[in-house]
Parts: sequence; C-alpha cells; structure tokens
Amino acid sequence: MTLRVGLIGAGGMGRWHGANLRANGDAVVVAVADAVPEAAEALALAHGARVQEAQGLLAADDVDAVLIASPDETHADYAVAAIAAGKPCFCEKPLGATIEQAQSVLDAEVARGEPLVRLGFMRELDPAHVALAAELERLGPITRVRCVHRNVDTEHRDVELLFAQSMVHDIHTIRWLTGKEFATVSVHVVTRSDGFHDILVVGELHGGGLGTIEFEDHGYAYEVHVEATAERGMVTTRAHPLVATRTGAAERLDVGTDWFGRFEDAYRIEIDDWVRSIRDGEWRGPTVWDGYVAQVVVRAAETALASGSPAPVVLPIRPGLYGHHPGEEARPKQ
Ligand code: ISE
Repeated sequence: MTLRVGLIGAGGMGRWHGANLRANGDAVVVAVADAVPEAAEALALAHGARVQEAQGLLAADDVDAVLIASPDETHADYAVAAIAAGKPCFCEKPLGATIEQAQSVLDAEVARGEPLVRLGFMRELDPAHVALAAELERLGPITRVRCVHRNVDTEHRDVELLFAQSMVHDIHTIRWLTGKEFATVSVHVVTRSDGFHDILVVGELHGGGLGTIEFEDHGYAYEVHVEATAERGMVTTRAHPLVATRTGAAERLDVGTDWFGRFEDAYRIEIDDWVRSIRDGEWRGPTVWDGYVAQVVVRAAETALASGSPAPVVLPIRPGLYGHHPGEEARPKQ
C-alpha cells in the first residue's frame, strides 16, 4: 500500500526529500506545511498535494507518516507531536536546536515505548561510508577515526552553530563506526581574518581510541572524508566524485560546493530505506538516542571551547528502547 506522507518544511531539504519520495514510487506526499505560504503552495502543487498547517497535517487521518524538514528549532516540537500521534516520522538533523529540545523528544519516545522517529544522519547510508565500515570489519579494533569536513559557507555561523548544525554529522560518524561513546572532547578554534573558522575537535572514546574532526566553514569546496585506523590497517574514503576528467593534459575532479551533490545517493537511499522499513513494520536507522547523544557531545564541545580545557561527556544510561548502540550492530565483536 502506498505510504501517504505529510511533509513539514518546503525549503531546500523538504524539496529534496519530496523528490526522493516521489521517485520511490511506494510513497506519495499528500500534504505540505510551511510557515511561508508561497513555499508550501509551490511544493504542494509540485506533488499534487494539499497545503495544511502543521498541527492539522500531523493529526490528519490520511497522513500515515511525517517527514520533518523545517528549520532546526522547530524539529523537536513536531517530532514530539508525531510521537503523540503515533506516526512514523523522519526528522532531519539536528534533533533539536538545543539539548533541552532533543531531551523532550527522547522523553516523549521513551514514554511511548516504541521508536517512531528516524533521524537524518544520512552518512550511515552513504555508499563510501558503508564500504569503509565493511572494510574495517576485517581489520580489528578501531583505534582512530579522523573526519574531515569542509563547507563553502558564505554566511558566518558562530562556532556553536557549526557544532550543532554541521559537526553533529561527524560526531555521529565516529559513534557509528566505533560503537563507542565519547568520554571527553577538546576543541581548538582559529578564527581567520575573514571571520571564518578552522576547527579541530579531539574526542577520547570510552574503552580507548580517538575520534577527531577537522572542520572549516569556508573552504575551497564541500568535502567530507573519513579515515579510520584499526589494529591491522587503515581505510579511507576516496574523494567524490566517481569520475575524473582529463583535458588539456590535466585531470579535473568536480568536487562540488554543497552536500546535495556529495550525498545525493545517501539521501535517496535513506528515504527508500525509511519507506521500506515502515512497510515492513521493522524499525531501523539512526535513532532519537543518536540525535540526543550528538547534542550532549556538542554541549561538551561548547564547554571545552569556553574553558579551553577538555570537557567530559556525561551521558545518562541509554534507555532500553534503544537496545544497543548502532555501531555494536554494524560491527561484529572482534
Ligand atoms: C548541513 O546542514 C548539512 O547537513 C550537511 O550535511 C553538512 O555537511 C553541513 O555542514 C551542514 O551545514
């Protein structure tokens, strides 16, 4: 049966996910909500859907599942409402704009006792990341994960926002690959003369190992790489794209300037997997717990930045609902 989706947020991510839902074939967007009426109308028209305000959409009988791609600070309230309505929900990252917002979704889902929200940490579905994780399985315990993340921002975001909006991805990658939680984080930031930043986050992991994040907000291109060292070797993702062009006796790689190109496949695969998982009645993918933990690490990074010293990452006990860490499932015991 076709999955009828209510789409909240008609900006760039909403349009992108909407296009992937349409391409999926087993899902249809039936309602669109956005604070900007013209944006909602344009996207609704493109899908042959109706425009509806978010609370009505969440409650509507003909909306089987909800996709949240609205501004960050609205994610948590809509996710809590989707949980209250008992509807499967795909929520773009971050889970909330603050740790308190993220906590409210965690509390709601734990109280309901069933996972309904899948978080948009799409790198878990990116073929390069998946291949890297598979290779690592042969190489013994991971000792170090190095994440490199370059953006081509034109607007200045403050460092706290870069942690919360951008580096949450890298935090999740480190947790997902190692199956370990952060114990401490330290942060080094150099602000350039143009106001953009070079940031280095060093995380010590429980049970041993290091996770590092090298981030710059205004680089020469959009790039995301991972290099993971294990006891018997090292694996690294290759540069995007898949082809190199030689002309004029030189080789050119069009690396791109945004995440839509780099993660095009990952976005499509995560939406296809979300639709399939609902149809199969089998919940999977990045969890509310993953989103919450990423924000606890972000809070520790903010503390480390302010104090200039490493800050501990203090987590509550993982609720039973989230049974195991995603990395524990992905990586067999070695
Ligand atoms: C953006 O919001 C994303 O989610 C991208 O994946 C990330 O690379 C970028 O830094 C964020 O601003």
